[in-house]
Amino acid sequence: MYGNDFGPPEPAGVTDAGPADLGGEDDATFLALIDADARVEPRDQMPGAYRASLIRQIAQHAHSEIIGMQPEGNWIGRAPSLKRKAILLAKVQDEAGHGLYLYAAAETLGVDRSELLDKLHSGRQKYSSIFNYPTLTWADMGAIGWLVDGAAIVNQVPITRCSYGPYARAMVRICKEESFHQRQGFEILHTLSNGTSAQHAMAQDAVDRWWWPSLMMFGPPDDASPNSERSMRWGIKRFSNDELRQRFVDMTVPQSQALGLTLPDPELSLDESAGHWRTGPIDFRELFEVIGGNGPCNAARLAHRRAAHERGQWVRDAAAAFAAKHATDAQGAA
Ligand code: BYC
Repeated sequence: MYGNDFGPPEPAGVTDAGPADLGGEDDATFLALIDADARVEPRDQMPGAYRASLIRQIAQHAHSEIIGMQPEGNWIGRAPSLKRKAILLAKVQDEAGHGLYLYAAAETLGVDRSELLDKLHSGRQKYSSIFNYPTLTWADMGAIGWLVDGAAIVNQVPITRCSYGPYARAMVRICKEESFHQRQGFEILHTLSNGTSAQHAMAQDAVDRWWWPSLMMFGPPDDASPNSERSMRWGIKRFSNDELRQRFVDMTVPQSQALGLTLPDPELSLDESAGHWRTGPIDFRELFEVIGGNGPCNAARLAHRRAAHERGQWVRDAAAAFAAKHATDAQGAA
């Protein structure tokens, strides 16, 4: 029944919620499926720990998308032209859409979106560290697009091949949109970098502030990443945190040269024999502080999110009332 909802009838004992989870993480049939690079679909049997790990990662990812609307939403009313405003508005709307696809993908694993939002609001689930930094100038819109969305693409393209089908498929469209986001950020910075000296300085200042936090988005180093080994065995992650971080650095250094901006790392150098750009040491204490709730904007981001959720209660009530009325009308007509 793997990878296909339209196969032969389900065996006895299978409920509407799908078959019961496999007990062992190392179930041979499941691992053979992973080794064959096939996809796991919602009603397939899977180890409980695989399901839990996917819910954890997809929920965090979804939360990152909707919290990620805040730093840029802060600049919609202050964009320097109508065109820039329209582009930024579209980008922030895309992020809401990404949240929606991802919550829907998580729901195929048997959790409810409201439960996930409760966990976000009560601090029991995380969102990306990067969105706990403030957006101080218009150039931050460029730096977020270029660096943050650039990092997101490097991290997320491999997820289009994730072993869990609904997550992999959601990522295809998300990555296409991230690509537009990255280019619009690059173009903002290119314009500023080639503008007046004050504009150039503003672009450089934004890159100086966003560079290190962008490298931290990829997570802790591999030897301090408790989830990586198992997630890679299960085909949830295809590359390790450090591999993806290195790929991002290699991609970004030449782009910074094209922009005429420097990266704030005096130790950055090309390792010619390996063909990689090497950074100086990354201060991961900052990542752990931010993940632990002590970043510059953690409290403000969560407070804003909770308030938005409360303000939206009437919409959820109206939708539920409409659905109930529709169900009653349909029953009456039958
Ligand atoms: N921030 O064992 P590890 C976007 C946590 S959206 C916060 O390596 P894993 C965008 C990690 O969760 C960007 N927490 O974990 C949106 C774990 O804690 P738990 C979001 C982090 O899962 C709008 C612990 O640290 N992208 O780009 O193997 C506008 C140990 O880590 C972070 C995704 O979510 C962090 N940076 O690897 C613009 C992509 N890093 O859960 C842009 C999908 C680590 O054990 N997610 N932690 O309590 C992933 O690829 C992986 O989950 C990660 C972490 C690479 C992030």
